[in-house]
Amino acid sequence: MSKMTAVQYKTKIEPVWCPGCGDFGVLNALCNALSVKEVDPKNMVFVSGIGCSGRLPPYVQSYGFHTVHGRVLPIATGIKVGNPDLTVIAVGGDGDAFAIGGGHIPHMARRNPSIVYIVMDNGTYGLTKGQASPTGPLGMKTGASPYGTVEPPLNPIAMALAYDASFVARGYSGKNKELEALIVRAMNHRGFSIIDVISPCITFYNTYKELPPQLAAIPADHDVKDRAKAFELALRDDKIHLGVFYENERPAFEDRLKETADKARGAGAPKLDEIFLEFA
Ligand SMILES: Cc1ncc(C[n+]2csc(CCOP(=O)(O)OP(=O)(O)O)c2C)c(N)n1
Ligand code: SF4
Repeated sequence: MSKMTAVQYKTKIEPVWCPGCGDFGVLNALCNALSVKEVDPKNMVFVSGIGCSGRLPPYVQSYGFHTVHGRVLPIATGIKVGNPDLTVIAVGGDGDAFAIGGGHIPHMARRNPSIVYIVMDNGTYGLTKGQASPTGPLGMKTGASPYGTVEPPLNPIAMALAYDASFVARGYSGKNKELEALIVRAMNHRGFSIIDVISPCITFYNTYKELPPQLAAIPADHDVKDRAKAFELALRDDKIHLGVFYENERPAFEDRLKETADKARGAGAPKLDEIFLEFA
């Protein structure tokens, strides 16, 4: 396959996102990263949940699966296990990831399949017209919470670190080059990578003005193998840090599965006929 440009990774389908939606920035960074990695579209699957963010797969030259709300990770895992040679990229919103789908993240972390999970985190349920999501701030006023929400937000980075996900990063849709680099690094990582990408919803929760002064790059001397330090950075409330918090190579799910399957098929393994005889 000859190298494709970022533009060639985009399909002719016009995104339905509102002009100014952060998800455009994520799509651009993704296509740039695919061009850097020279991924062959026929060996790549984008899997998405439901939400504005979940509309992304048809915009990229690849196979795609627009699944159900909160179930992007089990389906992505099934695809990876079915064909470990595929590049599998899961995408969705913060509601999809941390509300209805939140129960899947710890199991992805402990299984550690080589899947990149990009959460387009806008603090709101964009598709259903702007209700507060698990990452929306305490007191957030929406049509469904006119006097403000009463639940404080969860911290996705601290949560992923607590589950021991093997690659944990945060990006911003407005910092395209940095986001591209994070996606490339996540694709190079063997194991489960989660990138929480702040991707503002200009229509229902516009944070474009307040965000930039709060953002700071993770210090260059941060040791990504130091999980305790990663926690410290994640828990800081003076700044929202961007970059790789944590990276720790350990055996991937697909490799462990293959090892076990080889063992089961190998010499000394019980033969199917013998097993059947036990029940005759
Ligand atoms: C099982 C189920 N419950 C609820 C919904 C309704 N629903 C569709 S998208 C969505 C939330 C979208 O928010 P988010 O995941 O943050 O994505 P965004 O639209 O902000 O990109 C909800 C609650 C649904 N489609 N399926
Ligand atoms: S409603 Fe919000 S999240 Fe959905 S496309 Fe518009 S700006 Fe993006």
